[in-house]
Order: sequence, then C-alpha cells, then structure tokens
Amino acid sequence: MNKINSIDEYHEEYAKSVSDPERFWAEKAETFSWHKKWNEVLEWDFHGPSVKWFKGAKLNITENCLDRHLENNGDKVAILWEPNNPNESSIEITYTELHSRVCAFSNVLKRNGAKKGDRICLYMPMTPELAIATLACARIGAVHSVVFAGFSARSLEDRINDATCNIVVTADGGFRGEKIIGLKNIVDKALENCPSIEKCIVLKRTNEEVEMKSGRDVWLHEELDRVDDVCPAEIMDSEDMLFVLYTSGSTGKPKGVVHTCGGYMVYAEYSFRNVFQYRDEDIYWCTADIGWITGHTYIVYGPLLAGATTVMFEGVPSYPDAGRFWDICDKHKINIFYTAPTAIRALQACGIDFVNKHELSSLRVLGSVGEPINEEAWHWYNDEIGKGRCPIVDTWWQTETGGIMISPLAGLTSLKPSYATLPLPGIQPCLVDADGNEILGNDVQGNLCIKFPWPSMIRTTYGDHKRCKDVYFSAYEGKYFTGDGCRRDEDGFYRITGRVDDVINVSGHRFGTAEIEAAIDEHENVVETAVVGYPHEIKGQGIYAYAICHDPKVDMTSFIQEINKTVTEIIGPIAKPDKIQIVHGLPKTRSGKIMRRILRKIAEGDVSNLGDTSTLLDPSVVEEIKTGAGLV
Ligand code: 7RM
Repeated sequence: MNKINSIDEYHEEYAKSVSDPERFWAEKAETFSWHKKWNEVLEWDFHGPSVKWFKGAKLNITENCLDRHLENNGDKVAILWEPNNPNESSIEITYTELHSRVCAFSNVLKRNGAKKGDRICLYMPMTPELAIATLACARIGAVHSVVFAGFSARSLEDRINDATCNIVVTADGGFRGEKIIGLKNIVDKALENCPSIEKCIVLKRTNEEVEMKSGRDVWLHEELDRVDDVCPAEIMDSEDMLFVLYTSGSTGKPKGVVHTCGGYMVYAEYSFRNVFQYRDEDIYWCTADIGWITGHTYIVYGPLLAGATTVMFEGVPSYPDAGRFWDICDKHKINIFYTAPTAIRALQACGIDFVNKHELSSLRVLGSVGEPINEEAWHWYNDEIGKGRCPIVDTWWQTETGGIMISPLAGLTSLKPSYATLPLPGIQPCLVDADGNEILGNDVQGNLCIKFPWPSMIRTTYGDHKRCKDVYFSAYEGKYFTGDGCRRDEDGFYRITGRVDDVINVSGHRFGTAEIEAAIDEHENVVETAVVGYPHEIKGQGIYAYAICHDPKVDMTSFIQEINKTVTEIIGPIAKPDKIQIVHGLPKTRSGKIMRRILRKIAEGDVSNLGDTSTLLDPSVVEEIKTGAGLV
C-alpha cells in the first residue's frame, strides 16, 4: 500500500520517481477511489506556470477520507479531540460518525446557499467542527479558505475579500488557555467591509453573548436540526480547486495559495504514510492549528486519507501548565507526535520536571516542522521526549508545496541533527547560485529550488496568476524557487538554513517584513519603519523594528503599547515586535532602498563588521543606530 519499508526501498523508489515520474505517481494514485481515471498523469510547464496532475480524472477527496473507510473501519476513531480544559471530556468521533456529521454540515452549507466553486471562509477554534466544516466544503465542491483564528479583523477582512467568500463559518468564541477569544465579535467587525458575505454560520462553543444579525447570521446547532445526514459527494475534476490558504511573502499582502483536488490528495496520503511510517493501530497527533498548512495536510487530509486516528487539541502547550503536551501523550497513548521547534524550546525552558512526571512510553516517532530545529532543541527532544528511542523526522516543506518535501523517513533514513536529510520520492531539489546556475556535487550551499513538478504543488495564487509566476517561477529559469537557503553536505543530505528573502519566521509563523512595516506605519507618530528578524532563543526569529518618529521624545512604555495595539489590530498579536528602536534615519542607498543587511547585523548584536557601507546615502545614520540609542 504505497509504503516504503527500508532505506534500500527508498532509494529504489526515488530512482523510479525520477526516471519515470508519471508511471510512479500513477501507481500511487491507483489505490484511491476515483469516479473516472485520468487521461494523462502529468502536463506541465513552469513558465506559465501550468501544472496539471491526473488530467481528466474525477473524484471527491472526502469519499477517500471517509466513505472509503466505512465498510472495514467504520467504528475506528477518526478524530480524537482533546479540549482546552483538561477537566472537560475528550471526544472520540468514529469514521461512521464523522461521515454522517460531514454530510449534515454539507447540507447546512447548501441550505445557506453554498454551491460548487464558492469560497467559504472558516474562522474557527480548534474544535471538531472546524475539521468537519473543512471536509463539508470539500464534499460539496466549495473552496475552503481557513483563516487562523489568531488573526485580526482586518486580516480576516482582507482574506475574505481577496477570495470573495460568500459564507463565513465561525464560533461565538474560542478557548485558548486562560483566555477566551471573542471570535464572533471579530467576524462582525470584519464583515462591516465584506460585501460578498451573505451568511455567517456560528458554532456555540463558549456561550459568549454575541449579536446575531438577522438574515445573515445563523446558529450551527439550529441549522443542523433542520437537515439530514445524507449528502452525495460532488464529483470534482482532479484540477478543480480544493482550497486556498493565505501565506505571507516578501512583498505586499499575504497571497492565497491555491491547491487542487487530485494531486494534493495523492501526495498528502503518500507523504503522511511514509514520513511517519504510519501503522494502522497508531494514534497520531499533530499539534498545529488547522489554520496553517500543517493542519490542513497533517491533521485533516493526510491522516484521514490513510484511515488513521488523528488527535486534535483545542488548547495551548502551557495550559494548565507546561506539562500539557506530555499529559496528552500519556492520556491518549500517542505513538506519533508532530510539533514545532518553537514549542520544544519553550517547553524545554520550563524545566525537566514537567516532562519527568510523564511516562511517554507510547511514543515511537517524533516530528518537527515550521522552522529550522537547532541542535540543542533536537537533542532535548530526542533525549528527554523520545528517550533516545524515537527517530525525529525534521520535515521541510511550505504552504506552497502542500506536503512534506525533504525529510527522513522515520526509522529508515539515518539522522543528523538540524538536517531535513533527503527528498521524498518524486521531489527533485536543486541548489542554485546567485547567477541562477545549478550547483552540482556535494558539500555545497545555495538557494533551494525544485526542478520538477510534484502532485501537491501550488497551482496559482488566488486571483493573480502573474504574482504566482513572479514570486515562484521567475527568479530561476524553469525552476520553482522556495525562498530558502540550503546546504547539501558531503553525503548529499540537505540542511535548510532559513529564508533568503524578506520573510521572517517567528515561532513557525511566516511574516513579510513589509507587511509588519505597513502595520507599524499606521501609528500616527511613525514616519517610516524597517523591520528585520534576529535570532530569538524561543521563537527562532524575533521581530526587530527600527522606527523614525515625528516626535522622538515619546514615553517608551506607552509607545510600545501603542505599537503593539496597532500591529495586533492590523495583523494579529503574533506579529508584535519584540524590540523597537527609535532612530533618526534609516540606512538607505542612493536609490532609496533600505539596506536591511546592515540592520540585520545590528539586530543580531554584531556591529563589528557591517560590511560595505560606502553606497549609503548618509553613513552617519549607521553610527547612531549602532550605539543602540533609542532601543527599548
Ligand atoms: C510547513 C510550513 C514555510 C517556511 C519554509 C522554511 C520554514 C518549514 C522547516 C523550515 C527549516 C524545516 N509552511 N521551514 N519547515 N525550515 N526546517 N523543517 O511551515 O509556509 O508556513 O512556512 O518555513 O523557511 O520556507 S509555511
């Protein structure tokens, strides 16, 4: 069943996937249920770009996630949900129940006017209803656009408008640790400027008092009372849109990455099964939020396609204390655990006592995703959590790649801390130098590109195909450019070194520096700002903002509070700067470009060697910034 069982088999599979990719992927795709098979496995052109996998094939991904498992595995737990509050009961939803609930939800969407091709925005807490709503969209052929429920009203508004969604699904509120987030209030604010929205479907979760606008807002539980649970799946073309998911780039507003049905399905399942070396009896837990690509592919689609039990956690790692993750691992006998380096570092910093109260004996495989994992965190994860007996899969991939691209296969690939190791079968990475020439051989470093299509790759950026071409397919002729720097060692193992563009990765969350600058600029005292990332012990990268003020003599404490408020309103609390330095000028070239290289060095605390500053319009600004004056 498409499973690689040894490292020799991996090498064989890899070789096949390169010598005859179409045959390779056709074989993988055979195991799914299709209404009609493809006429052509792959048609591609990276200049358009235009990539079509399983052309002419017809399917519905939810039949593969749900219906397909009913006969033999209907009673198996599909979703095991752990609430924020450990005293509230966890919930088990079998494949049969999930199928029925997805069908009922689909009927609620239809009752509220949803049709195939519509875009539906999901702005929800990590409740089973979020996974159900996601699948319900897919079942009726609507395109889901999940927006992480930590984003602000403005961010939500922008995303709804960009994809002209006609329905938004939300909840009265969401529990996150001690806090309650008033989601419906945020939605109400966003919807003041979202003319395309006709209906807002509201899950009751926290019992917050909320306003329900008549004609627009409906309660999910009341709607569910009015429908049955029979809903045949809409038959989709392999290249019909499955979802759009917004992600930040180096310029402009976040863009909607578009994924399609057939290829995404095949790759989500294949990568899940092989990277984690999934076994039928496994309890699998990915701690991400469904609002990110990791949640889409490795909480919802990958595991359900494989017929797995996928754990969904509503809360945060620190509540009620820093032992919660390990508590859940023991409680649900987790076998495969997949989290982000930032969480590992944060929990490591809380002390070993929180770990040692737990057995962690069910764990077999550990995963890492979202940012480079530093060696110290890797060893702690390996020794204290895995007790030295669980392989760590350091999985490199992106929203745009749809699935894991470079990663060890658990227990098969030899490991090397901080290395994502080897590409999955079907993935052809290459390193390029500044002139765009491919760097061959080993023990080399360059910009990471992918030179051949893979099934779950980005098809377009919603509503703006040119942007997709410009951002990903124009930097290097005939290649997909990832935006990451990378080293290939003497054994051919890959190590991702981090972004080479103006994207920063804060606790595994992507932000464009331009996006944060635009938010800070909205503060009335700010004339201009430049944002860079700097190494941060817990977050991986922290946000360092240099700001020129109209009136530089401000009360620093209240200035920071105001900037935080502005950024929280425009993007969300996760984009708040960690450091702000008020400066009189920014280092600019004669053509007016900010030299971020210098600002990055200063933010890192490395002021001794700032490199060539001769092209600066006014080198004296660097002298001032270097002193750290105005830093808070
Ligand atoms: C899955 C996800 C993508 C960016 C990517 C990298 C960084 C992700 C790793 C990593 C080093 C890893 N999607 N990144 N995983 N860097 N090692 N294992 O995170 O679209 O939100 O971010 O994250 O820079 O380009 S994402």
